[in-house]
Amino acid sequence: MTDFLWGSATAAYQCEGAWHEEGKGLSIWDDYFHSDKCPAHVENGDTASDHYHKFEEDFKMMKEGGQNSYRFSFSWPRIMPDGTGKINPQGVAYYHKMIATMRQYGIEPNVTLYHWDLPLSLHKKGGWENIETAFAFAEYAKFCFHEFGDSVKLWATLNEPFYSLLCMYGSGNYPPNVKDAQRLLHAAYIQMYASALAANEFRKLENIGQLGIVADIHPCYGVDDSEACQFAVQMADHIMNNWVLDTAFKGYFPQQLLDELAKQYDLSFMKEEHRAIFDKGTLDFVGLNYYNRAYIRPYTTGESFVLVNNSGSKNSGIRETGKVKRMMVVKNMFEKIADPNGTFTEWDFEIYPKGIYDAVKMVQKKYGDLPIYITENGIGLHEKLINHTVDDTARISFMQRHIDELPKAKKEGVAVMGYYVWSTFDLYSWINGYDKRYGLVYVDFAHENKRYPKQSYVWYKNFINNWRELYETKYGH
Ligand code: BGP
Repeated sequence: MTDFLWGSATAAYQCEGAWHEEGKGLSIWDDYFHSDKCPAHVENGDTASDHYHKFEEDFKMMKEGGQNSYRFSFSWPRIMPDGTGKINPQGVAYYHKMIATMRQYGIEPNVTLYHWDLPLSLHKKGGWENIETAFAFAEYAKFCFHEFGDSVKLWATLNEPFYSLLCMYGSGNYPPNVKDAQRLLHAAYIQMYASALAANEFRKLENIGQLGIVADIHPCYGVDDSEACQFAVQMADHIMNNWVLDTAFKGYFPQQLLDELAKQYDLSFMKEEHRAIFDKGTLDFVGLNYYNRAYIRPYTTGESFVLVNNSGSKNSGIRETGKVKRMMVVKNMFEKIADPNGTFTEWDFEIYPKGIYDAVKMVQKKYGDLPIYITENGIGLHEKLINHTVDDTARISFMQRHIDELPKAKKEGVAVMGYYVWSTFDLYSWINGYDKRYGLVYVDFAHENKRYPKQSYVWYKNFINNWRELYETKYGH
């Protein structure tokens, strides 16, 4: 493996398309978008970027763009149509071909086993609220480790357990569209148990590489230093970060959080007999998806809620310029607010580059010298293709300012091993549809998904070619 991985990332549902081809089963997203549960104006990922048929063209462009690693996910229902039991040989053959092609272009695969496309059959039996889903995940993971273990050396169990479950069971904007904190906690426990079970399987194998988890990381900053605010920050950190990371790297959930949660919720789903699996289920590396920070103040009043801007317009109700607005409330614990002086994207994500430095430092402080990959970092923009390219200077500035925070952390001893831009090319942005573009490469969704490199692709290529000298001059290494 090359010493530093510079790459970009995607996820199966968001880019593959071929939603019903070659034996693939249905996922919770396929079902949602093909049912009357989904509002009529919302687009779907049926074809997405058509990566399923165009992967070779995409890898060629990655190679020409200087990238040496690709983070992507396997579609669980493409490999196991019902989530357990029967294997789909065409799906397996597809991923073998894709990985072999990637390697031909000198690109190191970094595979995430679950990036939110839960098989529909499992969802019908309770999904992440049913412990059987954890066992099914371990079965699927074990199959993949055996089948692809020779060609894949970097594996992650889950993508963003916190954010995805928050959307599924908190804000209710992702299927199954539930707003219920009790159910959210239960699902969040089962997902972490699933990850630990998969890790237990992984440990039975030899020479199979490394297994990690990809977490959305939210460095938490208090509005002041008061005792009440320190408590709020601690609780926010536990919920947004430590629930996943302590469990994955220390072997169990943070006790202080469990004590607080027990005052409001029924935690009887946490079983003593699972402890040994968690204990033995710790992981080798962490993937951090960094988009923004969490600005925290003490809880004031009202029930728990979370707001997400899926509209694509500024001031869509989440934020009001110059005013403090609550974006997330966890009753009796904390409130996440929008900094009235912050800079925000069109979708109300705060732009805060220093947070990526604070995030990797925080991970090192809590978990020691763990290898860290920045597995996603990027900005969603409204964009137009002009003269076969896109002048995305806002993305270049975003990437440059975030990447620039990393060499300092590296010099201070943090084991940052790689960086992946979200995303390799334009793809489907969940319920934001196709208007929110993240790619280094423009995809013309209306015209056979033709690809056009953006200015950021060219910038990234030049940066990768020169980064050693650049940082040697700047940071002396
Ligand atoms: C992360 C997900 C990705 C991707 C990205 C951008 O949370 O892992 O799948 O979608 O965020 O988010 P969005 O598309 O909602 O803007």
